[in-house]
Amino acid sequence: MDSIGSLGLQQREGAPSSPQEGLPCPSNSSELVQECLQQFKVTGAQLQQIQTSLLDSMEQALKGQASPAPAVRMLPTYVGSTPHGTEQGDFVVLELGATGASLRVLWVTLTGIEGHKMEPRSQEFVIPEEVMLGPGQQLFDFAARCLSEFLDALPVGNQGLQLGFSFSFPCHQTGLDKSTLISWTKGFRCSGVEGQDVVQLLRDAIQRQGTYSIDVVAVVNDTVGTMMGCEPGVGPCEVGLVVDTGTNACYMEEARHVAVLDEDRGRVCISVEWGSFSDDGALGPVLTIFDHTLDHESLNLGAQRFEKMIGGLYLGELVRLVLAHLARCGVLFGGYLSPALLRQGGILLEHVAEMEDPSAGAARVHAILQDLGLNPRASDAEFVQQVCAAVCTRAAQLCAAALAAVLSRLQHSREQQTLQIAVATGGRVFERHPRFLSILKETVMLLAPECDVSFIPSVDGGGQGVAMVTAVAARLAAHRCLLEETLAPFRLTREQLAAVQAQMREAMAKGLQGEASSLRMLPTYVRATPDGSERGDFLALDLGGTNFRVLLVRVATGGVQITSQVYSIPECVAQGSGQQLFDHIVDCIVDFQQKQGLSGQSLPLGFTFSFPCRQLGLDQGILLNWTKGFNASDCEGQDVVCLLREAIRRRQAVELNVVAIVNDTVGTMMSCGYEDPHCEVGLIVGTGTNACYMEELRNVASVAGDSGHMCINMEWGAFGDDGSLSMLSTHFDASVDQASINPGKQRFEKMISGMYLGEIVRHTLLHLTSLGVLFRGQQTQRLQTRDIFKTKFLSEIESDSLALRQVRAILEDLGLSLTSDDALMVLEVCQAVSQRAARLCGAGVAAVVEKIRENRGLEELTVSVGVDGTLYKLHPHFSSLVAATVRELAPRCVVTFLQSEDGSGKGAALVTAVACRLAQMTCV
Ligand code: 0WK
Ligand code: BGC
Ligand code: BGC
Repeated sequence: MDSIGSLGLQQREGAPSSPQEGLPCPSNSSELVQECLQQFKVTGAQLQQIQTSLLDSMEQALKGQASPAPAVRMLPTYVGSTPHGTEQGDFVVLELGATGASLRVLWVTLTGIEGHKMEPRSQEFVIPEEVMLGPGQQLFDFAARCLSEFLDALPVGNQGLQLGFSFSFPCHQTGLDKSTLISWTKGFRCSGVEGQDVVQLLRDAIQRQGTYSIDVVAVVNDTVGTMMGCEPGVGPCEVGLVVDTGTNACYMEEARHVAVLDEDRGRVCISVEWGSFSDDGALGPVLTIFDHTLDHESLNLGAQRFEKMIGGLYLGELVRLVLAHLARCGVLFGGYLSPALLRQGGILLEHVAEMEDPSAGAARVHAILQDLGLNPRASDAEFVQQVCAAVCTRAAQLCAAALAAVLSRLQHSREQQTLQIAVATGGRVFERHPRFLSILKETVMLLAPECDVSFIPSVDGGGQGVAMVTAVAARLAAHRCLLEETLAPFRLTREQLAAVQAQMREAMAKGLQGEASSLRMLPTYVRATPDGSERGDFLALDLGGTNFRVLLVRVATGGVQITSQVYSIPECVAQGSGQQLFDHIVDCIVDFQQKQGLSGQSLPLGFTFSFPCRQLGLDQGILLNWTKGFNASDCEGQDVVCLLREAIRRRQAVELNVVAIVNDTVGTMMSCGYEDPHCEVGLIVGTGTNACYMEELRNVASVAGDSGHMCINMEWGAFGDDGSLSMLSTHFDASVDQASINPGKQRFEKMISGMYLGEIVRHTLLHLTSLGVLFRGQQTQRLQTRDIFKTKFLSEIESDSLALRQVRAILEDLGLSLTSDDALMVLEVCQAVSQRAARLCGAGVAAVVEKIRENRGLEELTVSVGVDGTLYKLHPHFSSLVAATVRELAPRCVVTFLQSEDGSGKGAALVTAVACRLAQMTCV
């Protein structure tokens, strides 16, 4: 171990006289020695209490308890699995902090072959004291210089290097390569680092050094490196234990027990940071006056109290304080205190380890004490050995109590009575101290008898382990790049959305003028929104969404009452003959009438028919083409009202008065317009998507008249069918379109609506699996099945709470086994696809409301949009993102989105009611 100064045991500036000053000296010398040794004795009961209290603190911290703040931090490390030996490649490892005033650089080659290891090359650099206590930038620049010096000696040329950073201090990690220092320990005290991301500080220093292109891909705590580096002889090590200058442990905890993580499966490595354990109840009785003195003179008063009883940086100091006390009392060295005995850090761990080693013998102890400027008498050597043994035995026992707490936690977390576990050990206290491990083992067996623990010494201080984590991080980083590349086309910029808005405006203008346009801008013959004077009972049909509904709508003074029934439209009917489809519709109507006791009554009927129809009147609609998976024959080009009437005729003894046919967007606008007269736009984002709005009649070339309004069904699902959206289309969109029953059609709809988003996600997942980014590259039959990834999965997966659990549940149902990284990536794919859909939809609405504003030459427009559709209603973020995009692209429009409660059936009934009212007025 290095010389004292640099061991960071600096005298704290202006530290008042130490608690040890003025300690009484009892007359009897051996009594005094025994009294000092006795202070370091820890009883079994005290060790158990420490074990129990530490376990309580661990579990409080896992639950995320904030106050009182648990005594240990339990920090997630983003290492979710122990190595599976397939990692390979060359990695640079930088170790800072594990061994006090030195840092180490290693070159590690992972062969990826189980059990085949290449000896790492390494170099150690002593960190000057002023660097350990100076500005943070100086420390990281020093590290970057050491890195280059090390690499200068290696034939690395200018290849890009991947580095794993072993940073042995308490950090909040928010990713494998993002870690914020909580507080320094072990004699480090650099300014401007606590609260900072140490990976960024290192990257900046390497950048400033500018000699090698080194990518820092992972940062790990030394305990994690130790655990990950252990030779999987007896099965992977699941605990990493370090006792070097400092002490700490990590272990694999069940992810579901870690409150801060949104995970319910798998395990995550937790850095316990037990150095800060300081439960007065448990520790108070074992803290000696020497411990208080040591803490009092340390750089971090009151902190890391547990570490200051175990860590190699402190054992020598404790021995020195005891020996100095005994010398001051004249019991040792004839009362002579040499400068080394008076100087903080004068006695090193190596001194203690050697002096305590029974095989060292009195002569060796003599020699060491003489090196410390003392002139020991024969009895002194024995007393010194006893003091060393007492200090180190306590350290090992306390460490064992802490380890026993971790083992008990593992038993709890795995609900196991007995536990067989491998603990990787690292640090120079294990390497240098002859008896530390044996005392630790004995004490663990006493405190955790039901645990069968094997201790695996880490061979290279964890360098291999850090390289393993770096390899995993490098693989994940590479995957993340491929994921970003794959999802980039979905991330539309404001400029792209503004372009879509402008293109839609252009297509709207052309469509209204009857020029070639992918937007048909179909007049609906609805000229006004309801004025509340409508009255009567109406039948309504609602076909084209997820469900086919028959409704009885009673419009009365007190409001609108609706009775409805959902009927299914089997795929064979939706894709059978037109006659079959309309006969099925009439069957449902008859069934409804019977159930509602309306048989024989001929109520006015409004037909919500959610497909593109060229209307020639309120009750005349020529179906232009089917969409949304419908494909009944002999319907396209036909007046669907006639088709319905023919079906009614075929079903004798049924009287129905079909008054109006409306598109679901119109029905929705009318339905919401009944409550809010500002509602002049109808929007559907469900199985399909579309919008309608109240246009100035003067702008509708195909309908006579220059005053008043006409509701226009835009059929915006077909926007881009002229190729104007091709710059936005990804090859996943192309795959979905190719596989659809109407390739080349409804391109805008196929990027937005519920019938397609699940398929876009599925194709994207298949692509990422083929790249090996997801599911370890394992394609499954199920994921290759069309429509197996439902759009509702996106809503479930993107729900704020338990997102990753949703992903896991859904994908495991699809027969996929996935890691937490897989789950995270699937979530990001869903978010990218749904966000694009919502923003495109927002760009469309912005185009519509801006058109209305400009139509009316208004500086500012206040308008409401009636909305319906499962995707819009159920997706956790869709509606807010649409609204945000409209605010961004149409800042001069104040737009309120009204979710339609009763669907468009009510709207169809209101259109029918208006038609009946107007018809009566012309009769009188
Ligand atoms: C409910 C409306 C219906 C419309 C549907 C669209 O009443 O007219 O077609 O919303 O949403 P989807 O059911 O397709 O999700
Ligand atoms: C640090 C830990 C580290 C331990 C062993 C402690 O001071 O807080 O992060 O693992 O020392 O190096
Ligand atoms: C149809 C529209 C309908 C929309 C929402 C589209 O596929 O073409 O008429 O409004 O779906 O249901």
